[in-house]
Amino acid sequence: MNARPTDFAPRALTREELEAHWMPFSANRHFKANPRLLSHARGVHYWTADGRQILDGVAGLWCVNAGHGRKEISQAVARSLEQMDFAPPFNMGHPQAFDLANKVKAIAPAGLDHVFFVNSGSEAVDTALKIALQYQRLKGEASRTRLIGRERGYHGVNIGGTSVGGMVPNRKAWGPVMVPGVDHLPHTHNIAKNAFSRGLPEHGVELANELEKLVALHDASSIAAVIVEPIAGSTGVLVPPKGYLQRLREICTKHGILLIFDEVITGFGRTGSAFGAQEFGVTPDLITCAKGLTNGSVPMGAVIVKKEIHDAFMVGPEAAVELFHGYTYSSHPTACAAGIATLEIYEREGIFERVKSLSPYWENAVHSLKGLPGVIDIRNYGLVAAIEYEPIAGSPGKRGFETFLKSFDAGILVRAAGDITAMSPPLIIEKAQIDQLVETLGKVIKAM
Ligand code: PXG
Ligand code: PLP
Repeated sequence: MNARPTDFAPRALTREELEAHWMPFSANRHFKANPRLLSHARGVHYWTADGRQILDGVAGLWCVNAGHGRKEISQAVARSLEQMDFAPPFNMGHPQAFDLANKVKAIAPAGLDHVFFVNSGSEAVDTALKIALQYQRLKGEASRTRLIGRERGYHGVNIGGTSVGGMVPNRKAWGPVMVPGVDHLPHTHNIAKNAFSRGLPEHGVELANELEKLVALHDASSIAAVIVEPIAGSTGVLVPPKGYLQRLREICTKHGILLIFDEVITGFGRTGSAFGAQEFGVTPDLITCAKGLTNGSVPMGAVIVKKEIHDAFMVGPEAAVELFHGYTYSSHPTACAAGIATLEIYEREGIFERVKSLSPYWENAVHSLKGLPGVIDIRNYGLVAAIEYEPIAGSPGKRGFETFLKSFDAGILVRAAGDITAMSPPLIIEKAQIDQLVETLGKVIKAM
């Protein structure tokens, strides 16, 4: 299990060698002064370049759902790459793209049966917003141009997704280029009422009614779509209050507003169903997904669309392009091969059902941290959880970041979201490994 490829042999890098790569969403100077270099990965573990084994508590970055080093995927990718490195996606095709679309359709909520491929979650979001806007025009409702996101939402980093997103540092430098006519619903996080909830919190369904207020303010005829994550991931695992998503769906349906679920994190089994939509019993009009689609192995995302929406585009001359949108690497054959192999693993190994049966154990394990110093909330759903800390006075985020650093030193990889530790392990994690993850985090919290 520990074998590593010799051609990417681990080695330390000098400060100078570290310089050229401007790292994404990172404290570059801090990292380059204290590099944390990973060298290889198998199952639920990473190994560092200096040979330490790290238990992966976040499935890489919420994406390696079937665990690391899956031979079925790497072999499919290698075969596909040998056979055909690239195929132009515009007015040309290759069988793998259609095979993967059918596989995605087969696990998507009933009625969402057309799949548009992209290369990331961010691209999926901007694509979904563009589809929503053009759909409203095609229906003769061109005045519906407003988009509604939610505070503390994360929808990637492209201009559309940044605009509907609700994370302040991700937006503030780009105010002038944010899409006009965007509003935000209030977020649903309420520690005063819902602290230490197990699964869906009791309080907060009424926050969905804020959408009615926006409709009253702007008129339904101006609103194209609402986009939310079923469980907000990046801002620290905000589980939807009971009935909240249902209520959003009702209001959208009543007013002809499209509902987009951004399932980049909740897709592919994280909640115990293929998508959060099925888990929570609410069917959106479009789903954006990425990450687990290829088990994180090759970049890929997708927008899954209701038949009515797709069909509304299939008008005009047959030889004309219907949607003026797409990427050079949309439905890239290498990514399609990875996606097909990944979805076959999920099905063959019953990964989504596994999450359902393991989640009560996970819930008990993470809630065992209640009562540790500084812990003000613990929340969970499926195989995802968050521990929230009282911030250090005057230094918001410091406690979360230091918990992440000390956890890594202690042999576990977790994710810091402000003063919150988020965990979302590979869905193949065993009970003993859950114990190790939670016990190690508990020791780190006690020592903070
Ligand atoms: N939507 C959601 C709901 C996401 O979680 C994206 C869109 C963007 O996907 P790409 O593939 O463009 O990164 C995401 C991605 C974190 C973190 O801090 C989470 C994500 C990305 C980066 C950091 O947990 N999720
Ligand atoms: N910029 C230029 C100059 C291009 O020619 C293209 C694609 O042909 C792009 C950007 C978009 O690249 P991609 O399709 O990989 O998103």
